[in-house]
Amino acid sequence: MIKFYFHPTPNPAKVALLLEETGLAYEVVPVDTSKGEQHASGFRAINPNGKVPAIIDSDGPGGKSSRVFDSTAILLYLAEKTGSFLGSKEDRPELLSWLMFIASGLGPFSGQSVHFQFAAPEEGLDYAKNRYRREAERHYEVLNKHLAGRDYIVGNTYTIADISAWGWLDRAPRVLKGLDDPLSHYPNLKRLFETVDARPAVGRARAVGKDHEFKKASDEETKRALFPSNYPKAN
Ligand SMILES: N[C@@H](CCC(=O)N[C@@H](CS)C(=O)NCC(=O)O)C(=O)O
Repeated sequence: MIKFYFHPTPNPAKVALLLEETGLAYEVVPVDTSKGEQHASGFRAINPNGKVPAIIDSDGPGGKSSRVFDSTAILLYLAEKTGSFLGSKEDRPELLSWLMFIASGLGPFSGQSVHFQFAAPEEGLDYAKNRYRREAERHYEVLNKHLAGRDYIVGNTYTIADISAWGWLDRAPRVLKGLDDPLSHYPNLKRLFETVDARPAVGRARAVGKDHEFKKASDEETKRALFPSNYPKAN
């Protein structure tokens, strides 16, 4: 059995989709990051970085319980565990390259683009807003160009690279705030997103956590929970 530490945000969404694609048995453990539950010592023992997603696999290597944190590590771990969605062996260099491109580029720049356009205070942030939005757009362009004439990111098959991209492309309206149909500016990305989004597992992945009431308000408690480094350290 896998315990899946979840909040309805892009990085956990990728893992929800892979879990649904593989059919592995799992139990959702809600972590309400707006309430600061990611900082509880019990959760920090699972992910010392205090972020979701994380999993505990009671049937890890050697039959022992293992924790895995960080969405890309979890995608690789579960894909290897089940021998699925990894593409061909010959394409492994491509798979690793695109997975890391999403993990270290497209994802984080999208996240910062959302942060500066939606969460940061308004005053004096033009440089940061511009920088992160333009970098998010640049990463979209790189992937859009790569996808010309291809159905999927790696080889001719659906892999965890597509699953990883889906998690963030789903947030394109926030990353590129103000555009009606942001992916229409990146037709190959739009096609990939729609292909993945039409998979039956996506409906089930989108339903994950719906039975839990996550905090929606963004008040002072939320800001301190999500952006603790903006505040002086408590002694
Ligand atoms: N590199 C990490 C990033 C994880 C991450 O930023 N998770 C967000 C949700 S998408 C989170 O936990 N935010 C709450 C916080 O930062 O306190 C991954 O890919 O899993």
